[in-house]
Amino acid sequence: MIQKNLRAIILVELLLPLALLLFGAYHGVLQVLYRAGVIQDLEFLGINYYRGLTAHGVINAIVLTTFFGVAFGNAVISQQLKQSVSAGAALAGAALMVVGTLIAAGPIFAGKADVLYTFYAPMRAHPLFYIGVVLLVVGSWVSFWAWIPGYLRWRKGHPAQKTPLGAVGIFTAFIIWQMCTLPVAYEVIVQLIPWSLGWTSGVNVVLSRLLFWFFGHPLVYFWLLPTYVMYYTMMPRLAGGKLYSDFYGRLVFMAFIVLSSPLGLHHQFTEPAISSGYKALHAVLTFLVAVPSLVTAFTLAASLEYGARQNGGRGLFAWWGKLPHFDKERWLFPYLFLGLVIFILGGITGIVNASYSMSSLVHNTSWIPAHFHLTVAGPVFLAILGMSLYLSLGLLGKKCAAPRMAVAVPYVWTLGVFIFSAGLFYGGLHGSPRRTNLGISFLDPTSNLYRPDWVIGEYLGAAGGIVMGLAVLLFFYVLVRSLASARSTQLADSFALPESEPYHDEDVKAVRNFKPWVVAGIVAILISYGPPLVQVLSANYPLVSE
Ligand code: HAS
Repeated sequence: MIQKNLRAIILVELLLPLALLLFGAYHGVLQVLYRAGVIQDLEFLGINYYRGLTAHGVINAIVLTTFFGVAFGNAVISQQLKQSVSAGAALAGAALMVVGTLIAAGPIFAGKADVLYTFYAPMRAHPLFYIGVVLLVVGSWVSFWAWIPGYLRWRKGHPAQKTPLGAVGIFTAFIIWQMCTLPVAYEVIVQLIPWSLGWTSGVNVVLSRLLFWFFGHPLVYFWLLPTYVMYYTMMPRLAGGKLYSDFYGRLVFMAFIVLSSPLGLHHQFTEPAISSGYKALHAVLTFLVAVPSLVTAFTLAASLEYGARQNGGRGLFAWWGKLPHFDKERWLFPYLFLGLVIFILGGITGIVNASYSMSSLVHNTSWIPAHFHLTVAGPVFLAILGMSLYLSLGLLGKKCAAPRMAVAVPYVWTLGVFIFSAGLFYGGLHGSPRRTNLGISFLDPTSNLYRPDWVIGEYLGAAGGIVMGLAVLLFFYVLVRSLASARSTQLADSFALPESEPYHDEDVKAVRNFKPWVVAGIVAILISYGPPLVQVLSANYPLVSE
């Protein structure tokens, strides 16, 4: 059972970012309309292109994901480790995150932080933007620390038991988050805030990019791992079966601790300041980080097959039909299953990006947003939507008021995101740039920059984006109708997250303890990032201000 004194905190952590998501998603739809030339202007309803794009990225990729990771972590840890979370620390963490978000929102909406979600220097934001981001991240650290004493107590009290797999997954996500946010905290606190306050004359932009991308790739696994917790510990049960192998679940989580950080240079293959040898090392490590996800694909397919066969599934492929794809009682299932389907393409395109030569073809083109809408806006976003609905209704003791519509949402989203990405992949392969208001340049037939070969890709992107916008509206219809329905204290008191039993419950010592994996992760980081950092620091780059 989820701790009672955490319920209000979890609800705020779920519902506040969902409210902001309405605005974030609206700017997603505007993006595709600008890019397709439907809006041919610098701004729409008083909000300019880059302000809208900043709000879209910051709300959807930073605020929603961080709040959700903490909320879901509070729920999983308190249920699986028997009510052991420090409510005071959880409240302090949530308060810091809320204050940080509100502080950062001010400059974004006032037009003083048009720096996109990557906030590269020398684009400069108002100091409050950076301060708000710092508070949001520190709040998430405090929320993580709130789990540690209870976990250590639980370990002491249950020396013979394995830590429940869901808790292992959540701890993995936050160990990665703790490691990867330290360099970006340095970037923001030591480089960007003093510069934006006018205390320093500029920023070593090469160093700031290195620090940002040290954070930027592990960040994606911080987004992904709560989703993997749902895949491993809940989806097999929803499918009517068991998790095929407990060991492989643990191995995958531990492997991410080692592999998710030492490879951020694959975002900087075009960075002249770093030697190609280290870029090659990061490329190899990037191929390696795909392995835990490939293992996940096989383990989950086996788990789904087992569940489907329990439901009467037969044959080599026909058993897929016995999964609860359209079951309105198990409406959470398609949010997870369709995420997996989308991730097949998201993963393949990630592997394309990982190679030095292929990345040169697609870097900074619309291929990149196509890739990441099949990852963070695919499995991650669908899992966030489904679980936010499931958790908030469960904690409030309410039932889903429109279960058929709840089932439809992930299908509509999947259709939209496939059309959208097809358009952006096509455009990217023809050189269409990302982060560009194409309607006033390359998609404007009256401009001498006009690129007729980009039109089809951007039109497809717009069609897909509109369908994705429709899915979000349908989701809010389900959420609001359900939140307005009658409440039952009995339902709230008996609510718990689903937990899958393992089919093979192997007990392998090597995956029982976080410590050796964390040490291996730190060694890998020192090897892969130490020399590039020395290269950048010893080059003495001049400080840049504009
Ligand atoms: Fe990525 C750029 C490489 C995964 C997000 N990535 C980005 C950016 C974002 C992002 C946001 O190497 C842009 C950042 C920016 O603003 O510039 N990415 C990878 C690789 C992986 C990968 C190798 N990315 C993710 C995930 C993300 C994410 C996950 C978010 C959550 N990515 C890159 C690279 C770049 C990049 C370069 C920089 C490119 C550039 O030039 O700028 C891997 O982790 C992917 C491994 C995944 C798999 C898929 C496994 C499949 C599964 C599904 C099984 C399905 C089943 C159901 C069982 C190998 C688990 C079956 C059903 C049936 C019906 C059959």
